[in-house]
Amino acid sequence: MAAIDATRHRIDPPLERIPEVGRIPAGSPIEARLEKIWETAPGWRGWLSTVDHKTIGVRYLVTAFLFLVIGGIEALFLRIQLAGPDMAFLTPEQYNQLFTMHGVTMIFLYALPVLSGFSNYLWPLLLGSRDMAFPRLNALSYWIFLFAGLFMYISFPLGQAPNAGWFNYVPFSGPVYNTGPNIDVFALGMVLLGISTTVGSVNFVVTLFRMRAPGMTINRVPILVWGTLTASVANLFAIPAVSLAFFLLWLDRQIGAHFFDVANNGQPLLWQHLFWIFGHPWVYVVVLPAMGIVSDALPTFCRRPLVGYTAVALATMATMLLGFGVWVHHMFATGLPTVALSIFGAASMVISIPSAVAVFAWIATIWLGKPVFKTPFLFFAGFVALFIIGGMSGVMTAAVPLDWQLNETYFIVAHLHYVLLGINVFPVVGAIYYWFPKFTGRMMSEKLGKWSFWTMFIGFNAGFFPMHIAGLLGMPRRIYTYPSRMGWDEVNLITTVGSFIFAVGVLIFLVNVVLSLKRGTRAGANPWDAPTLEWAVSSPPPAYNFATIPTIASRHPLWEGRIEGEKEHTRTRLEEGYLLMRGRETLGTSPIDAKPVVILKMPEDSYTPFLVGLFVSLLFVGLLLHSWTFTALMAALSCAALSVWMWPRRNLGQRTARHDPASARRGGKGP
Ligand code: HEM
Ligand SMILES: [Cu+2]
Repeated sequence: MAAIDATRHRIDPPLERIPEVGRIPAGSPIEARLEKIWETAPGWRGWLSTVDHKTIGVRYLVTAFLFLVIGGIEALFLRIQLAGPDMAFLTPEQYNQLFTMHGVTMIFLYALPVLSGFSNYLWPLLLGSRDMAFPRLNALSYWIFLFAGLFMYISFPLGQAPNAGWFNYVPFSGPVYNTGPNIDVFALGMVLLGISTTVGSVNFVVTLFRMRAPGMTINRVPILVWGTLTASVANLFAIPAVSLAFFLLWLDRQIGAHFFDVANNGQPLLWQHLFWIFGHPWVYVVVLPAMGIVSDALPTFCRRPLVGYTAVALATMATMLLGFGVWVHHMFATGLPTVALSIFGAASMVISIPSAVAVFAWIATIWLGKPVFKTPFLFFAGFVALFIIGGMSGVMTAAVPLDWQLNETYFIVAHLHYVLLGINVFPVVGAIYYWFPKFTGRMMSEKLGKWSFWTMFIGFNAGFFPMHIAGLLGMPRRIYTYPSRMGWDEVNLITTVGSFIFAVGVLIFLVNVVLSLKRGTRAGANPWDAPTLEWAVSSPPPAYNFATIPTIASRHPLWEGRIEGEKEHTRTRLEEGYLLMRGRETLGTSPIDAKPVVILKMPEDSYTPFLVGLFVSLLFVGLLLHSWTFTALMAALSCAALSVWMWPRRNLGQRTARHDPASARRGGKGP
């Protein structure tokens, strides 16, 4: 009680209605009441209308994993074709479409969405809140992501999928060389997906600054939160560049605009700039939250807090800031002036410093801790090793003369897979093993877990390390076949075999997920004895997350009193706190110190996010099909659905604080 009272005196401005403070015993009728307030309707109505961040998070995860499987199958087709010289398993055009769709799927439909899934599910639990700041926007973000993914696959069955690589360079992607619908699908799909990413990012940023439990000061938030926050802010700056690029390209293709058309004084290099101003920050967007996952989960298995929390949080932000100043390293071979090459080459090397800070922090955490070799630990430790290899090959390509040799070879394909699989897929799979008990209430099998890790780790290295050598032997990327006299036969065969071993590892993991869902041993609230807040609630968590809003006093609330050198002064209150239950309510706090400021009225479930997402996506279908009446109709329906969504409602109105003289004069009553 004392802690809450102490916080209450510091409230500024005061809450108009000071909520009661108390405890809610487990199994009490009050819990049932909270459940009633927050639960989602059963059946398809709940399916289409829910705004629960946990449901949305799981949807993101499941959808992203489906795309991972689809992209993986595409990759295996590529590898069959490249297994030996002069193969004719795929035609050149099929090869082009497959590697493009593989890249697009993995980068845009798997790598970020899967991280959004974790963040959506975990953020409110990590921060001690009941939901994200904008639950309906959250639902919209998911629906548009799903529809944009389907949209980008629209033309695949017709053999007209995007075919110009994931970075889609002009002039090959322009109207002269690419006449089918392939690139229009990609261009419109990317603009659509950009909407989803933008609203999702806004939601994360506001959630961080407003939705933390009292006492969850800015220097106590988990590193995953820093990672996703940094990535979200970056998205808000990067997405406009790529949406613009794809929109201009669409205009070039549809109405003969000349943005990228050399024959009419357009600038093909403009495409590369716009794309990479987005594209390089994006590679950090798809790794920083994953690095955050490791920073938060690794300590659980080392039985000690992360070494260098502040350094890692700062390194996260430094990486992103520097990440906006290195895009030209994708364009070293375009004939830019030497000064530019030197500056961007140097900047690209400097960016490895913050990454190294994080690597040392993880190694130190393992070194100083008492590692427990459970499956998640293996994935996180494996990640550190792969990160180092991917980082080394990255610094190599930052050296301009070396890059001139390596550019467009398999060395780059090796590098990008070490980075993307190493820093995204391995932490993500480790994170599923780690949080599966929280998501489902059941543990995953350790035995299958170890098998999946070793198969994936060995298969990955066997498959992808030789790609470096293929690159050094001069094998260009994006070739659909090669003659046998080049000396590339062995490395390619090994790569194909390794890829299949890796795929088997992923399969074991998926089998483990399915089996454990039904048969896994029951997990309690905190099966790993982990330190962070999400483990304080039951597994799976109740719809309302926290019965009472907790008060946080340290970075590892569940380990308080156990850590050397840190004893009595930490006093997180988990059982006792503000009771908020007049409708869907949670607490809004101040941005830095997380002092209670306002009782937030959260919206109910609603069909409008689904409808807005559907109509906006159909609007893009209309544009693709040049059906202007249909497009206009969908625009009108989108506006109508938005109006219903936004319609002002008394019970969601924000109450002004009591110190506001105007409201006092009106004699404003408490909410
Ligand atoms: C079983 C796992 C995988 C295999 C066997 C595989 C294989 C390949 C191959 C053979 C290529 C090169 C095609 C070429 O240049 O001719 C490629 C390209 C690429 N891969 Fe993967 N990959 C896998 C997983 C991933 C994952 C998980 C990601 C990202 C998260 C990814 C991202 C990319 C990207 C961005 C490209 C470049 C596409 C382009 O050139 O436009 N891959 N992959
Ligand atoms: Cu880059």
